[in-house]
Amino acid sequence: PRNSGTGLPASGQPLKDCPIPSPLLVGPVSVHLSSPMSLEDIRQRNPLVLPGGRYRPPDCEPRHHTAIVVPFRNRISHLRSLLYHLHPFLQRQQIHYSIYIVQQWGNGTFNRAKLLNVGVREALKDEDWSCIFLHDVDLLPENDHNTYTCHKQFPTHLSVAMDKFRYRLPYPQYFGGVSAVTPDQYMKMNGFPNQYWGWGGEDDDIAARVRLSGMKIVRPPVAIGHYKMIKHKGDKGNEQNPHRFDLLKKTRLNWHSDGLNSLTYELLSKELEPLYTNLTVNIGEDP
Ligand code: UDH
Ligand code: NGS
Repeated sequence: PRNSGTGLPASGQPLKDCPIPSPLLVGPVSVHLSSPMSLEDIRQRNPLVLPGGRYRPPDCEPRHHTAIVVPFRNRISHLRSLLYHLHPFLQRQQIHYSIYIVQQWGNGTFNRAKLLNVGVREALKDEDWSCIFLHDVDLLPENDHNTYTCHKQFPTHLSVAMDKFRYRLPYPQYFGGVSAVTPDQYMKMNGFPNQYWGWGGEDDDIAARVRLSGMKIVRPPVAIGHYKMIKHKGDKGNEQNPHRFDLLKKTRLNWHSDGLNSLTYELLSKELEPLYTNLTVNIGEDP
């Protein structure tokens, strides 16, 4: 156990760096999609997770500090499955992490990329995260060798082999599902677009920003980047965005002016729930 305050374990000796790879990894895991457990049961299975969904390995000094940002509205059963699965998964990787749920307030059209921008900005107010994960609520990683850490130079796309795409990329530029950036990479690409209201295209815009800002996308091997998607119907309030193709034509012109530097929102609440930090945010409406 740690002495709170000193950052040292009770012995008084500094902790040794966590070993690479983590000895706790198990490789491929089978993912349960049947009725998810209650939040209380999940909490009891994860006694070392602190309020806000925070965790540090107790026996070694973590080399990675990762915030997981999840855009969210009205998917509570998916959230329970994700938390049930992700907490033990991340603990086996021996990283320091925290899970942020960014909940869009109201019934207006959903805006995934803008919620991700909010999540990044709010998470960085808490800690100097070395890595930020952008994580759909309905995707469960199936192999813990898929580490939730960042590449030093380039943004990472993690969900390269989803069951619904028969475990391969649907198209070479695909950047949806689960991806990761360092704060520097995020700044370099001026964050994500704020103008994509409704379903589709925002992930393609983000991929285009990576290239336009002089970076490229890195990916884990297909054998490791396996994900199961929880099956569901389209959401009310997230209908296909009819403007997405027009917007995508203008990414080259717009990425400098629309993004992190034009982000406005109202944070309505921030609650440290037992298994996650719950941010409720008014991001405005589709103009
Ligand atoms: N999300 C919510 N609530 C919503 C909409 C989206 O939480 O009402 C979040 C959630 O994290 C989800 C992500 O945004 O995983 C992306 O949502 P999406 O609907 O764009 O993508 P997903 O892969 O579904 O979940 C694809 C469409 C499925 C309907 C098939 C009909 N074409
Ligand atoms: C593309 C969308 C992406 C989307 C991907 C996979 O066509 O936003 O399909 O969609 N791009 C545009 O619409 C421009 S999925 O099969 O998951 O529904 O992520």
